[in-house]
Amino acid sequence: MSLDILLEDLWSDYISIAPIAKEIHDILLEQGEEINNDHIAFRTFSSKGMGIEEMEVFFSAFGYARKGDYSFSEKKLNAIHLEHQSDATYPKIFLSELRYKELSARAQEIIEREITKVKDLSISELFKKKDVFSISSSEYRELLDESEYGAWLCALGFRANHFTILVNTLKKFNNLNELNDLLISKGISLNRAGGLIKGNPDVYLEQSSTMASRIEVKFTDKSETVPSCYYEFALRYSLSSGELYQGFVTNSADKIFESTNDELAK
Ligand code: OOG
Ligand code: NI
Repeated sequence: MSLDILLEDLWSDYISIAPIAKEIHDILLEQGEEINNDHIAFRTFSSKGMGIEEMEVFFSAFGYARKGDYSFSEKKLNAIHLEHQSDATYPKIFLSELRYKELSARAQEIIEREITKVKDLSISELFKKKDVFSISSSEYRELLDESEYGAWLCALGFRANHFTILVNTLKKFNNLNELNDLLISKGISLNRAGGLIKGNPDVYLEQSSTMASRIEVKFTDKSETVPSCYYEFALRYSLSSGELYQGFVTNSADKIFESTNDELAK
């Protein structure tokens, strides 16, 4: 499979569960914008066969290499980012994993059981398989109590968590405020955790994001509506070398994760 096809497949799966992204994409296209992706983010469990290192190997076959390492102690997450080695117009890849063995025995038991079900699948099979995991609605809530990330992953499985518009290449928006204002005027709800804009020119990156769309997920006992995926916007600043900063900012990312958290980010 070519990288272009992979990215197209990820995009169509993503907009099928994140109507908010399709809506914003269409609004910007109607305004004559050309949309470029800064990065695409994925979530996984820190476990042999599906952790960020295996995900990195999967993406390295498409020309990607690791450029940055990040850690989120409170959320118990590790993350890395990859950049395409020969074509910088391809989006960066942000990969994070939950160190679920640091959760309670009960949460570990649920997650371990789910991981065991798919332990023989390759990363590409995990991406193809919809409904990878199957938990009950009460297990979802148990996980939610401890790790919103863990609950999200068990409910939604392996897919793009978000695409991110590179605001630098939009023609009509000079800063994030202008874009945020447009979205707010259209009634779109944005992630306000840590403020509407995370970061500043001093850290060479400003980011904002919508709250996740909500979709119906089939749990083993019943269906419930839960947060799915969100859309992000990134404005990058130049380093003294003149090149745009390409990394991520841990304090900002920590708040961007809250875009799937209905309780905290409102
Ligand atoms: C990733 C959140 C972090 C960024 O751009 O800082 C992030 C996630 O929600 O999985 O994407
Ligand atoms: Ni992101």
